[in-house]
Amino acid sequence: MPSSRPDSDTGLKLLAVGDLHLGRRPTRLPEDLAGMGGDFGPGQAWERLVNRAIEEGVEAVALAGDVVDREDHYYEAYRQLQAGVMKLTEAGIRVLGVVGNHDVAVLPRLADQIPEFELLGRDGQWECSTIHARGESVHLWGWSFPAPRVTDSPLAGHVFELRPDGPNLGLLHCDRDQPGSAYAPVGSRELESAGLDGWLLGHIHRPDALAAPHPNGYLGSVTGLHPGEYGDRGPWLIRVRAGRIESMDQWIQAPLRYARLDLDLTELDEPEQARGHLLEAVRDLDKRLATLDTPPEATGLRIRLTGRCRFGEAVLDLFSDDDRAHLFSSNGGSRYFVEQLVSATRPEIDLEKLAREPTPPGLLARKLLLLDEPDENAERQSMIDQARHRLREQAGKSRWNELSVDPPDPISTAEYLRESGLRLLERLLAQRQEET
Ligand SMILES: [Mn+2]
Repeated sequence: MPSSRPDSDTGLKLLAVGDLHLGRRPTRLPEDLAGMGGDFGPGQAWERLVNRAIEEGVEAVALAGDVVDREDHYYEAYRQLQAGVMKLTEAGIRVLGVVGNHDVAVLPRLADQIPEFELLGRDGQWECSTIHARGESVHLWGWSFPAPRVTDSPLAGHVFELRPDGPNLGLLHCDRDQPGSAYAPVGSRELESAGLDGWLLGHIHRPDALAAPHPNGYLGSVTGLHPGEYGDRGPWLIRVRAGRIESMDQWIQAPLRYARLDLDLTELDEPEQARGHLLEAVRDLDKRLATLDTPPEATGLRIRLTGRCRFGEAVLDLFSDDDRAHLFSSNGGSRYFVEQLVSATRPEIDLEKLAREPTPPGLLARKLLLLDEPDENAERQSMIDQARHRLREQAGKSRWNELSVDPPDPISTAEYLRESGLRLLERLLAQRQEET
């Protein structure tokens, strides 16, 4: 007779959690939303995660650093972290974590106050802890930031004495493939050649596509902290069976979601029609999000008007007059608001034709067309890399320190270039018209 116990109840389950940033407030929330029940931020994401970890019966929760946003959020973070850790450990779930660059001062002190929290790799010394359950083992190798700035690779000169019987996993907050970074720079090759079965990384908030049997990459932020952190967010469930990693799945359950919505205006006869298009697009998105295990309570939309259209500005004005804080509520109670509206409509000019001109607008048109090439295009890649380098230089200036922004990623850099490029092109063409 087959066992009545579903397959999913066997094996060892580990929940891997990326950058949580307890204490941070998500940005660009409408005021009336900010006053509704939860905080739509890391605290609420942590609560959801704790409850579901208990329901699912995981054996351990592993945090990859930047658990707490900042030193001055000590009391709020303490209250939230302690409540969650107590709930988990009382349910027999272990909680382990490493220190990131944001919580280098505060997390070790919190760990001293909450003995149930198992801090791994204190003072930059690699440490291994084994999780045993249901006849399976996972060996978790952790390293914690010893100082706010670490310019050497934590892997340099270290040899891991791998344990037999079960996967060996690294838990590390680091800056991958950014030589010269002050946040524990590590090369992909170093990670791969360390001999571990996988790496659960913190620091970069965009999650990698992690998968069994050899996950290696960023877990990402647990919930969107600002509109740049759009798309799927949440912790990852790792299932170990027969001594190997059998599966790794993201629990997409952030209370707040930032989404990007492209609205093509090409077929528009008059600006008012755009409202119907928008509602339809939001309904489609809502249908998709309703299929998640735990849909978001609120979704902030960055709406980008696209297509070839002469109504770009008119639609922008029209939408700006609408109630952006409360655009749409689904039957399930999910709320949608407009976080930002941008127009990236192409002027009704032929970029391809313009690109053949040996003039400044022609040169700019060529660069804009380059953005439409596939990501692998080498010329496009080098343009994006150059822009990212410039943006990083700006972001690195001391006057932005307090914002603790993450470096611009290739996707947002491409959008930034497209928007500013189109605006410049419109201006150049207008000038040319004045001159003639
Ligand atoms: Mn972080």
